[in-house]
Amino acid sequence: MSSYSEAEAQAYSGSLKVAENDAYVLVASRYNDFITRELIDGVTNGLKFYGASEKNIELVRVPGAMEIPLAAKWLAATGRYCAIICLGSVIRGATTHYEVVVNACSEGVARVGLESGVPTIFGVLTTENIEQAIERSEMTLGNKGHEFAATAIEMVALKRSI
Ligand code: INI
Repeated sequence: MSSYSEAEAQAYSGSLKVAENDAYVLVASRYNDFITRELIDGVTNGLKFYGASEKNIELVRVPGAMEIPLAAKWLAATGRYCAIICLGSVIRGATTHYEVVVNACSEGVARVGLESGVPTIFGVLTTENIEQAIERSEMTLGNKGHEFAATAIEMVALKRSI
C-alpha cells in the first residue's frame, strides 16, 4: 500500500512514449572508442525501441569526456533537441587524472541540464578497469545504452507533464 494518496496529490511522472517529431542528440567521446561505439548503438537501439525514428537521432563526436559538456552546451543552445545524451568512457586504470576527468565531465553535464532546461543525460561509464567498461557496454549483456535512452525519454515526458 502506498504511503501517499494519488487521489489527494497530483502525481507527475514521465512515460516512455516518444513524440513523433522529437529530435534526440548523442554527444559521444572518441576516447575509448571501442566502448563508446557500443554505447552509441545501445542508445540508438533503445530510442528506436521506444518509437524514435532514425532521422530524429543525431550524433556528435568529441575527442574525450572533458569535451562533452561544452559540445552539449552548444547543442542545448540550438533549441533543436528535446534531450541530449552524453556518452563516454573513463577508465581509472588508464589515467592518473581519472578524478579530474570524471568530476569535470559529470559536473559539466549536470550544469548544462540545469542551465538550459534541456534533459541532459549522463551516460559516461566511469569504471575501475576495462573489463567493467566492457560489461556495461557489450551488446549481448548489460549495455547501459538502453537505460540512458529510457531515461532521456522519461525526462522529456516528465518535463512536458509538469
Ligand atoms: N578522456 C576520456 O574520455 N576517457 C579517459 O579515460 C581519459 N583518460 O584516460 O585520460 C580521457 N582523457 C582525455 C580528456 O577527456 C580530454 O580529451 C583531454 O584532457 C583534452 O582536453
